[in-house]
Amino acid sequence: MRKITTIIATVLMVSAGYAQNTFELDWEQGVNGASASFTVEIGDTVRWTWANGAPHSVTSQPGSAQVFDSGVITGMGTEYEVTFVTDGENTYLCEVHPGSMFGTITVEPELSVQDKFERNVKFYPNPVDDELTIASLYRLDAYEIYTITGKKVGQGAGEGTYTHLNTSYLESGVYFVKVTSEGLTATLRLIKR
Ligand SMILES: [Cu+2]
Repeated sequence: MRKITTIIATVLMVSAGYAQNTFELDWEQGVNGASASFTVEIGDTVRWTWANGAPHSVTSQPGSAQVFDSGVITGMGTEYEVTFVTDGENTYLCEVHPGSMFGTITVEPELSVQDKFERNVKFYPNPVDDELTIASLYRLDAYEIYTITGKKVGQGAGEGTYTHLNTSYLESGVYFVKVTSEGLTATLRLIKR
């Protein structure tokens, strides 16, 4: 009976337009702040993947809306995931590298797909010098770079959660970077130093 109830609940959620996602994050030293902080919806899952051979943990901090702890694990490719079931802020860090691996997962009761996409596209550094990183919870299909007068000066394919762009050829100034993922679009303002 419980299984049937679960299936019915799932069908209802799908038909009501909810779209639960699993989001993937590379987890290693230097992943902190904006690159480790995202806004998700209740029911979404975040999966951290150990991106180097150092020991790491994913550990929620006191005051976090949800308690989770992977424990310290060593092994490139190790995966740890959390499905968020309550709204609120979840601050977390790696207990081995608390100064360079930390972030916040913000969980909202409900988010439209467009909101979820837009709020989880980040790019850094900004202002940028020679290389720009775009972090996106939705895997990017493509990006385009425009001047403020609308002239396209760059484009390329997305590389997944993290897309790296060469920006060394751009002249100093303001640009707009348009990113797309399965029909969703967001535009970001970029300053080239
Ligand atoms: Cu670590």
